[in-house]
Amino acid sequence: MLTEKELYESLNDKQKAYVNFEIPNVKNGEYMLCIFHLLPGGSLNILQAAAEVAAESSTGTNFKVKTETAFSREMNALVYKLDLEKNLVWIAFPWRLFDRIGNVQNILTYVVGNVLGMKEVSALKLLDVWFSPAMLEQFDGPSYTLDDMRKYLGVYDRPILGTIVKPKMGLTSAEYAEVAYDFWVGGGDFVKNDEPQADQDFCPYEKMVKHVKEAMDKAVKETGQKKVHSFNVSASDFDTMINRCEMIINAGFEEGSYAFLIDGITAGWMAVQTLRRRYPNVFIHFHRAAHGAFTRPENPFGFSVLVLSKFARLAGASGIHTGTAGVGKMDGTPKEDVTAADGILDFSATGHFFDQSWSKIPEDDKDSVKLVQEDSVGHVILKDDSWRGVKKCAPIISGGLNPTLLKPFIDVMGSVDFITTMGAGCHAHPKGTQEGARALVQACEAYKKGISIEEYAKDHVELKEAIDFFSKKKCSEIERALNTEKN
Ligand code: CAP
Ligand code: MG
Ligand code: MG
Ligand code: MG
Repeated sequence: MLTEKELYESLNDKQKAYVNFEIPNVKNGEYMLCIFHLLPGGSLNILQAAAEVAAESSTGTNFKVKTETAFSREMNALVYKLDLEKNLVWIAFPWRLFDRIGNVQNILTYVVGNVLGMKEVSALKLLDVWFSPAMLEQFDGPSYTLDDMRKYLGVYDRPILGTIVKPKMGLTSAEYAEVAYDFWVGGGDFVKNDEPQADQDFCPYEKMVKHVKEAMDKAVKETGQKKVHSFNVSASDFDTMINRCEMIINAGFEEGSYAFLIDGITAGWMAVQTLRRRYPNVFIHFHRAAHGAFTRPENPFGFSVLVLSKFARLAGASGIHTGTAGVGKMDGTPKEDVTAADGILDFSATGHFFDQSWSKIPEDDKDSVKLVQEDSVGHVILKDDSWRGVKKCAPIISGGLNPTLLKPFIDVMGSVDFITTMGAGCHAHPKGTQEGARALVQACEAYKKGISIEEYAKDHVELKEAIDFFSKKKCSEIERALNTEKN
């Protein structure tokens, strides 16, 4: 294997301008840092390929051009570290390259744009990203957070219990609202549209909104509990998306009782940031349908769930689906999904390769750090601490969960600070939606009391029926099918 020095000597002049193993301090605030898993294409060695990636993802192209200037060279992305054993490449991006008003779409167009299609690589996956405090300053981050939803619902020491209305599509607006009503009176907190919900002729958007409002009012009255509905506002164009938001607001929902769901990958980052900037008092719910094309481990190109989740927090999503860590139906592992959930929930977190502080105060700014520490020492809860940090983005945990899997997931997650949405896990209950909701509420009660669900089910019939249904027949069939496929 060639040494770093020999690799460097193999570079042409153009490539050398995109490599610097001697940057005094990559965390000096000038750079956004990225780490990629990279396999070279063709006859290139890893450093040649990495330099080509750094060029194409910042200022360069496949030849050194006569038009470059001293300043343009300062904007070159720089390969600054290699791990030759694991085929890992660290690249520093001068963040002045990026659109000044805090634009995630622009950054991703650089770092996972053309480069994913280059012949110079046969694998390129962005595994982790690090933002400097000065860069965090440029972005909105979340405004209305899970903490605000907790305050609205009066729910603090457990996950927010939610569902997705199923069948995924095909109900009329009245039938849709009936399912939502059943879940709410069964004790659930939160109902969401599914990711393809829009303005279908059999369930016109306006009527769906109207019926949900009636269902919510009825459920709130009957239960005395606040409820939340997350409306999918994804649309073909900007104006239609905004019209849907305004339709919901004008339907009389009180602030806090509705969230805006956006299919962030298929509708795009511009939609996510538009919603964050136009509706700072609304929970922005990032559904990540299609993320698998970039994140699945068997896909050598793309980015990790952690990277997707970090950019969602930067963009200001109040919550994003982060996966069930293998407990549910979707592909995912604790290392991947729980790292992502921790990475967006906490004020500072360890990622796959970078420790990320979400404070906008540089660590070497001792005075400000002292001021904040005194606050925390004095337990002064700052009214609005967004001046010092990027607020939390809530993990939304969905995908094949059911009441018997709530505790197993919490045990893997190590926290109850998330929203869970169980679709089939609720509506496939033998007795239907209300009982499915009751079973979920009972599973959560059992968890809080430290009692096994089997024990708790002895005098909670809906939970007993859920256990009989989900843990024996259905899952074993699916598990068997999946296992035979894998073997
Ligand atoms: C779950 C779900 C969610 C996926 C998203 C679905 O339904 O509504 O969209 O879970 O996956 O359409 O499958 P079930 P992720 O609860 O019935 O599985 O959260 O991993 O992004
Ligand atoms: Mg180009
Ligand atoms: Mg769905
Ligand atoms: Mg689910």
